[in-house]
Amino acid sequence: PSRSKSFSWNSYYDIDDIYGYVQNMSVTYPEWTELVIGGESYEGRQIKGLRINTPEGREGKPVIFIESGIHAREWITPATTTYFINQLLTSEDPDIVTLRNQFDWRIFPSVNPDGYHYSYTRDRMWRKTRSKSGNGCYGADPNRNWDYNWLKHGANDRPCDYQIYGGSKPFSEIETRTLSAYISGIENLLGYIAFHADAQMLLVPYSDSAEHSDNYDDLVRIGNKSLQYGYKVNGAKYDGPASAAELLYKASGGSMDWVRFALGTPLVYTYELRGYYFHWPPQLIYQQGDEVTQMMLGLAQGSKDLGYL
Ligand code: ING
Ligand code: ZN
Repeated sequence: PSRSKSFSWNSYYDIDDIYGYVQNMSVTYPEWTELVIGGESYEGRQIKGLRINTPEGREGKPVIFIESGIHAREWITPATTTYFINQLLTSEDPDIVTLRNQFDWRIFPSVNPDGYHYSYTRDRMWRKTRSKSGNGCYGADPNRNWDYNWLKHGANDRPCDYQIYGGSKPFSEIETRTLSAYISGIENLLGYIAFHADAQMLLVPYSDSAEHSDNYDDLVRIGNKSLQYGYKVNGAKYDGPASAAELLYKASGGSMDWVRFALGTPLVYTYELRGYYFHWPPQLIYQQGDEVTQMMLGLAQGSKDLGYL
């Protein structure tokens, strides 16, 4: 992999370059950041992330975790996430500086690196992991493999299903198993944000039931603030916030419900970014990036307004 070509946000990069960028940032900003390993993949890659925890008030800041790229073909999500990292580290906008210092960030641009590489080099529409099933098919849907109501709705037990095979058991995939262990070890986890594409929605738990969780109304209020902030950038209207089960479809075994209900993390969201059949023009990555940056500012503001900070 060539490290000579510089990283930018007007093309899509393969996994080594994305992780190379993360590593580079940890070297460029040693006082603020640290390279963190969230887990490992079937093909033996480390799931690399960047922790951003600036010295001011360093101990005990609330943690926000960003999960991106769990689905291989949703290329805009790793690109937007590295864009957001760049904003947090380099922007001189006082609001973004505050955002940088306010939280202990754990940001993972690609939590399914094998799948992403396969989508990048072989099969653009690949979604799953790349584990080998007994019958010669590959991969499970890593957003149907978490240990909460596993396989109850919107997933199946057929290894050759191209999209929503839930895996042979909960956490059968090394990516979800190791990442969930890493997440479990985080003290003070306030927020968990997953990025997907491309339904243009803001989703909250439950993913598989029309019932509402106990802080549903707070999640909706904070989410609305986030969408308002995002709207100002490009005038893009996202549906929601609403429960994934009610707004999109019922699907069990996603990270969102596990983090909300197995771990008890208060603020849990899935952002479905924009696009058309998982394509988004590379020259316009910055539009999604700026939109998401504002959405994160709105989320922080809403959390503060409602007393979560
Ligand atoms: N959407 C998500 C999916 O995994 C989702 C929607 C979110 C389902 C959270 C369950 C839990 O199907 C995409 N685009 O993948
Ligand atoms: Zn997805």
